[in-house]
Amino acid sequence: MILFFAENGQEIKNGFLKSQNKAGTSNIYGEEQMALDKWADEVLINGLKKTRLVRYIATEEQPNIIEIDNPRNQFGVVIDPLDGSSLIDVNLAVGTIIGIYPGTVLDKGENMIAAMYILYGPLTTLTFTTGNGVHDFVMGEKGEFYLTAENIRIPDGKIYAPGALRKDYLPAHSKFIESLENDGYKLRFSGSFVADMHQILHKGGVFTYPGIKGKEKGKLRLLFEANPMGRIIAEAGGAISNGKKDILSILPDAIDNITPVYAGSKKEIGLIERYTQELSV
Ligand code: AFP
Repeated sequence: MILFFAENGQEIKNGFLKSQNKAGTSNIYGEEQMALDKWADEVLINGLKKTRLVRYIATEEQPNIIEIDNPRNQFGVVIDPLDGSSLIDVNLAVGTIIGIYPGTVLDKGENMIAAMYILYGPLTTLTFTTGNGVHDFVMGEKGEFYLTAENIRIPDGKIYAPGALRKDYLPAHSKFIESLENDGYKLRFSGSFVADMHQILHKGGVFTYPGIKGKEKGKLRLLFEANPMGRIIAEAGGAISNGKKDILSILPDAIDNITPVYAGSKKEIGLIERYTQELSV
């Protein structure tokens, strides 16, 4: 969508070139915003306002849900305009995450009708689902997209992407990580959920940003990160959990809800849920 509204690939490159600095403002999570966070947010919101394609817009950078005047449809859209902000100044891969609901955005992830993410790496790729498989595209020179992989299924694999500090792990999570390490999983954590999940989707394994001591609810945003990515990974034959249950079954009560996240192959998701149950009785 950012590609659609930014008109062509060159405009995105220019956006990246011109918006490397800090914006001097904070978002609703108290995090410092980068100029690029704000630029991407503006491109997407302005594009949606102009086309009136949806009724509701909620983004990670906005304090409230935006309602469009005279919408042509009733859709609600959730957006993380620029995921992986801490990597902007070191030129590592970042992304955009989007989910589309039939109406209100305060809905369960399982009711999402479409989800997608865009990964700005050496290539710009787009991965999406409308509930009919997960498909990958790559952007060409003029902003056009070419299908590169159809009906992607998450394979068995031994990659783990563990967020947070080991000293803050809770017991079930410690046991989970120890078990993966004993089983020979390779560590791959970049600081961009989109980049890490794209690797897990294609190579198998698990991404986790757990609840930790003092922050039992975790860090990742339920609406803007966990749900759209969860919708994609579940459609590809994987699963997403908060360590206890399927995240997609949770009804949000506010746009800034956060959640512990385990996303990847069903095998690893089953394992953490088993450890959580064993260690909480
Ligand atoms: P934003 O860049 O959208 O704020 O999100 C970054 C993120 O939520 C997710 O993409 C990463 O997995 C995670 O934060 C990294 O967090 P740490 O910097 O604490 O490792």
